[in-house]
Amino acid sequence: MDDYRKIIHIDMDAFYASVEQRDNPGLRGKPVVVGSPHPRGVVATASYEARKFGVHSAMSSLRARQLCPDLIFVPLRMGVYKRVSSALHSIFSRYTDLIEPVSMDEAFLDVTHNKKDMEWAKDIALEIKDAIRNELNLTASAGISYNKFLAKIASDLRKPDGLSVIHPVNAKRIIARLPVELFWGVGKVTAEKMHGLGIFTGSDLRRKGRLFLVRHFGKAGLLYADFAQGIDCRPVEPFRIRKSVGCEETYERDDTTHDLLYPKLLRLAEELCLRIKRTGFRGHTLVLKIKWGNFTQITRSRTLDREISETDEIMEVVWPVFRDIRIHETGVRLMGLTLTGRVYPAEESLQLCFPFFE
Ligand code: DCP
Ligand code: MG
Repeated sequence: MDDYRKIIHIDMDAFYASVEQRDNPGLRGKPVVVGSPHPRGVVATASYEARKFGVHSAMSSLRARQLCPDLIFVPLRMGVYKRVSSALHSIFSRYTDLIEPVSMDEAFLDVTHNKKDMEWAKDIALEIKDAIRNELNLTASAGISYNKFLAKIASDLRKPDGLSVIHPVNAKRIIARLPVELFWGVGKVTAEKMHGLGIFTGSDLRRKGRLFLVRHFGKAGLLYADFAQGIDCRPVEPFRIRKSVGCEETYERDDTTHDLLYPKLLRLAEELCLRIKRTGFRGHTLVLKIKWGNFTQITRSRTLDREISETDEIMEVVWPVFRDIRIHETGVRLMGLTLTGRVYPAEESLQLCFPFFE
């Protein structure tokens, strides 16, 4: 892989559930989910023992219990997961500073030039897996390849506790068989659209060609065409720029009147305000999401010519929007508020403008 980048993707196995099984031996070897047992709760993740019953992330707790009556529910301990996540990060940083965290349990590492001058990315991945096992008592799966897209595919090939390499000479063969759902950026809706066009795998994507893909998927079509050829030039980016901050809540009762929902919306605005302060995020677009009792959802957004940060400012924008929405007869199951439309800090815009004034 001499002229290629060396990218490792690390993804912890059944992360929250494994941490719980590690800290409570009574849970080991048992079907465990992390999440609320309340029938309206959702599963954050399931241990591999629970997955055998078909239980998985984002499933309702009610359904999970139906699939596996002996399922053990454990509450979330975010503080503990965050501590494990930062310990993980310090293991990675023994090898490189080019670490792009994707989530608490997942990161890309560019080890093309690494701190230990190691030749083989596979050796680095093995050392990292060993350190995770010995120091954190947990397991991770690692994928190695010459770009992010393929490294992530590789880490999923042999989960749990896996290690896979996708070498450039094998890339096209592996991509050809890959279902489109596994391509970066292809969500449920895009996958369905692709299926409608007769595209199910990487080889179908390749066969359709660039022009066809751009015609049907716009700019994203170019990316899919590249991925289908094993090309992904995206760098490993150590600093992620936050694009939004938001919160949402699922309710015990599906209320059907604006009056009953007002206090819920207010609580959400207060929570968003807290998160804006905590993250320091600055934005001027508010997005309201409503999921009805029948699980369909709508979103409404408003962009202002100023930043929004206080609860009353949020309510001033959101309440009139909300009041105009006709509430579905099945009631409101969930509401979410997100602030997006990032406003750049004054120094950054100054830097951007500066050359023009010289
Ligand atoms: N998570 C969540 N809600 C989801 C998906 C995930 O709260 N809908 C949380 C719980 C997971 C963690 O994020 O433990 C990491 O997500 P992964 O998708 O990596 O899933 P796991 O690590 O649990 O399992 P896997 O072994 O498949 O990576
Ligand atoms: Mg994981």
